[in-house]
Amino acid sequence: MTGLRVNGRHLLAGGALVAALAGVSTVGVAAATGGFTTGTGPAAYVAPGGACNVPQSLPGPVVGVTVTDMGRWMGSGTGMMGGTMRIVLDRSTVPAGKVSLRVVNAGSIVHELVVLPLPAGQQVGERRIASDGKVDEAGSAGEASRSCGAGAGDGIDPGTASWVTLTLPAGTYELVCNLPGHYAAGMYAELTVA
Ligand SMILES: [Cu+2]
Repeated sequence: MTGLRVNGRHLLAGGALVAALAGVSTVGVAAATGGFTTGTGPAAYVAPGGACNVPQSLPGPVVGVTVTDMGRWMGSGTGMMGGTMRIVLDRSTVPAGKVSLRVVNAGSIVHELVVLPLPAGQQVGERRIASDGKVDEAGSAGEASRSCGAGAGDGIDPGTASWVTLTLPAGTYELVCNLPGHYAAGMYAELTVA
């Protein structure tokens, strides 16, 4: 890991991306980060920081988020949009106030994480999906969508991480990936702020 960090985040991100695209060495990347978990196959791969130097200490309680997709393992004929994509949280409740989200992209394509208040009486996954395959982000509390960086960006590359610190009032939130088609494919998760 020391050697990887010396090489810098840009080289790391590129290397992880090349590895993902080539379909090889992904396990090697995971093993190098110490985040490889055994037992249930590639989907179980969770790298704590991806191939990024995530700040060791983020403000407030930290919610570990893993975004995944099965595109790499389901074959090209399955169709990525119809495949399984998920947002998995390591905790479902945090106290109100300052909270940090650390988002690792363990999938094979670009993802993002947007925090949306969940309207009363609505369940996660029930948002209306527009013709562009996205949901309305009005009222967003913030997002983590920058490869190896904090806050908003142009997406989290596979094998990398993004993070963000928000001050959230009590309530129920829906964390979504709003890349076209991803919400419909299952990229939503509920977070309760108590
Ligand atoms: Cu996504």
